[in-house]
Amino acid sequence: MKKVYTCFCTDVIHEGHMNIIREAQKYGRLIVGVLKDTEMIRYNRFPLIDFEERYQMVQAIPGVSEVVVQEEILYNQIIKDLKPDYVIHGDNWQKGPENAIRENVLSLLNAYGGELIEVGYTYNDKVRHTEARMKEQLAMPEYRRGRLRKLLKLCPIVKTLEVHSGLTGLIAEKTVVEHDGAFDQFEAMWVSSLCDSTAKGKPDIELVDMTSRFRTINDIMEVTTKPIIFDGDTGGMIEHFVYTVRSLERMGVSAVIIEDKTGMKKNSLFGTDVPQTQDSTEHFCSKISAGKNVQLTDEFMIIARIESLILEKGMEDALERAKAYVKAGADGIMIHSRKKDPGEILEFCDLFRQADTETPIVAVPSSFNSVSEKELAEHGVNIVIYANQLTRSAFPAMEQTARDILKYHRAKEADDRLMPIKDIISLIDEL
Ligand code: SPV
Ligand code: MG
Repeated sequence: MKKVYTCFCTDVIHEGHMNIIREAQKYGRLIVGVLKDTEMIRYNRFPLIDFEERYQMVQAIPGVSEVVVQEEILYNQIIKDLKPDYVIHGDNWQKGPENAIRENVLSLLNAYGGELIEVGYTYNDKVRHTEARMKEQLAMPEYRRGRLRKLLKLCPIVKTLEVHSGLTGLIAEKTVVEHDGAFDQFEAMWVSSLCDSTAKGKPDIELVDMTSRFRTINDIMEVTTKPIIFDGDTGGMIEHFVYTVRSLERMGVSAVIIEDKTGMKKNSLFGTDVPQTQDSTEHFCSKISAGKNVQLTDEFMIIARIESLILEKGMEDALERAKAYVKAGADGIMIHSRKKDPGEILEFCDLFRQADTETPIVAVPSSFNSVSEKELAEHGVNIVIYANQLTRSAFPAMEQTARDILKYHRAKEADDRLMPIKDIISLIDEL
């Protein structure tokens, strides 16, 4: 009997999948591959149920003769192992980044005379509704909140992009690239105090109040499903911080990062060019403990950000504080630097990891931007935050457009380099 192979990266079986199975049976014995979680999150959305459950779900489908694990989204290994006579797939992979997978399959099959069967993708109201419901579930606070902790277990480093609006949220949510045979997307979003303030035309000095910051979070949450790390600045007074923790947790935010500064907070990238005061270790520890005491779930994370290197207090001070903050209950440590060279950050990570192999480390390579994710991960960093690049790319583009319209007294010159509105609105989901 001929061998037919397909790969499922879904956590619900709908009419479209059943259609593929029915079609496959006409050609031979069907083997279904279940894609590993680690690969699924790189090119698709986060699975609602984990790998074991997805495996069992596929095993239970009538018409499936065998279930195997597909380790990688590209088919090189699985085709080498199984040598199927046919690969069957929905025709929805002919456009977008997924086309690279199709090309990969075609070239592998061609090498030994295998064939690709493409089935018209079933996209009726029922399927659309099922897919919308799955997406909706991912966006719910109880699903979204704990996802950062899950990602920390699944990813070598959690790639996090700054967002400050619904539109930037959509960019973080939907941008998927295929490069050199691998797929990638951001896993999480950072609601930066700098960019949230800048979007409102305000300085980054804890001037934009929490109610307004929460509104930004809500705008983002309404159109996305990925987990959110919130920049909580200093966390404010302990008596206020506990309320912030409760609100963020209830909204479904995964983590807040608070920095050990006090008084008039200015952005860290100013360093010692402006007066900034570091909090005492004791007081900051009390703030962390107070936050941990009021949170209701085990999922929410309070991450302590150390400003010792920014304020030139030295490595020893940074390491001592890190130890104290973890003891006070911090679920992670963010270490910041404004040096161009990543040396001091990597040194901190190496020294911190000698004594603590568990606590997640967060790095924000805005100044030391030559460092790669791989290098950070090799030194023990678990979360990388690209904290302001979207804002910095949008601002010059918008300013140039304003200048050109003024200069030419019409929009044509600017328009030639602008994205058509229809491409922008294709990002926005219609209900
Ligand atoms: C932010 O993005 O607001 C941050 C990171 O706090 S930094 O601007 O580098 O201080
Ligand atoms: Mg900030």
